[in-house]
Amino acid sequence: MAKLKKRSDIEKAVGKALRKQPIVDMHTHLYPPCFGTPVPHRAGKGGSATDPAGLFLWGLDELLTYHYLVAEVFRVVPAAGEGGMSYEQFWSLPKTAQADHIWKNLFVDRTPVSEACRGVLTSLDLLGLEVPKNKDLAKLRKWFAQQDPSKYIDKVMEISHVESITMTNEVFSDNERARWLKDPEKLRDPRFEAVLRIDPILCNWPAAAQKLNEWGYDAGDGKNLSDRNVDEARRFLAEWIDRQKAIYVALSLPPSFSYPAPEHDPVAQAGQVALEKVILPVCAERNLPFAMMIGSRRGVNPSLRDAADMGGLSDVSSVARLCNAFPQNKFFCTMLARENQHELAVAARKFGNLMIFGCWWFLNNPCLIEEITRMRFELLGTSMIPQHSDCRVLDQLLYKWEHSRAIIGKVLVDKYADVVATGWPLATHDIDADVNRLFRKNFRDFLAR
Ligand code: HDL
Ligand code: ZN
Repeated sequence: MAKLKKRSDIEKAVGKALRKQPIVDMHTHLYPPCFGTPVPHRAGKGGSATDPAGLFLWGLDELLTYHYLVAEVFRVVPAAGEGGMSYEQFWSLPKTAQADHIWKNLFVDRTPVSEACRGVLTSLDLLGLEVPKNKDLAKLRKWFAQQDPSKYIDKVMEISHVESITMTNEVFSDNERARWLKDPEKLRDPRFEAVLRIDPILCNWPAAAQKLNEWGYDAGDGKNLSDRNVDEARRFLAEWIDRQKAIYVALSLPPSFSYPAPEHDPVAQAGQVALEKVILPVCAERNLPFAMMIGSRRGVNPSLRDAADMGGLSDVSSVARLCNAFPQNKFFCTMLARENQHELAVAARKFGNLMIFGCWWFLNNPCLIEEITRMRFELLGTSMIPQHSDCRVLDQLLYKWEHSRAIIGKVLVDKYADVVATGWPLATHDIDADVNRLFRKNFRDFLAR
């Protein structure tokens, strides 16, 4: 097998490996059509009725009204003052009018250089769609309206090389829970895997306990957890893991999250009991990883709805203490602050039961993906999961993976060049094996470990 010596040969081999590598996307907010779609499709040609609360989001208007772009459009057309548009006005517009407003202000009247704007254009380009010179959206909308959603999912997965989409299934969302309780078998789609998302259990046990009581589980008064309450909460988790066939359990946490919980905070204390006596024992018993996504400061501007959140500096030592105290558990972890990334990578060097992943949310930008990925390779080699997409709209798989693949590939070439410079013999099959680890095998092996 030829050894790769020249940088140009390494670049070619990495490019080839990346182009053919199937990707398992370990964290998205995507759903298959069986969860309902608010976007009408193939009107009149056997298309099913739309479902306004449907969770399967796809197509141009959903792309343009992605919450990242909603936040950005309110920067150029402010919610108050002369020439502005209030939040209420915006949210009262039909989806296509919201999209037109975003298109005009972020794409037509100024160059779409932000990552979220550029992403829309990359997705259209990868679909072979040209933006008309007059930048009118009618023709593009017509093309999307002619797509058959399920076939379109196959098309997007084929172009993006994503072979499996991991969902985020929020059991505390009434819309989603009702769909699972109605007919879980109707929600199976082999292209998608489920993840049980349970933020309130750790972030707000009193509210979670109230819900569990309503749902028929004796979760207690929300302050203390008796042995029975613990058993009942474990039953709740186990039943939902089984109903969803969840491949891991996940939640997001605020920057203030700490383990152990602060003495003076009864809600955090109750959350800690739920973590130690309910979540981690059930995950260990089922051999499921527990994913902590830490640093989301929710609702700083509630009028922006899904775009309302920002990030903050979190405590990596709490993650280290959990990995140390629960060696029988497997932990996925990603953090939202750029400033946490180095310490989190160092923590991963200390604990084999900790798998760090992705450049989450406000880190999913080229300059930060490059910085974080370079640091992770240098500290962890290939024993990490460099990226997830966090897509909310199906078509985003196209741009999020196109952009990340290119950056991860660029860093990989540098790292290989450094290794080859020592005289190390590098062959294409080494590169293929590494790329497979990064984009699929590390995730699958960690689930199975
Ligand atoms: O909590 C999460 O899973 C985050 O990813 C949020 O959904 C966030 O709004 C998001 O979409 N980030 O990309
Ligand atoms: Zn997410």
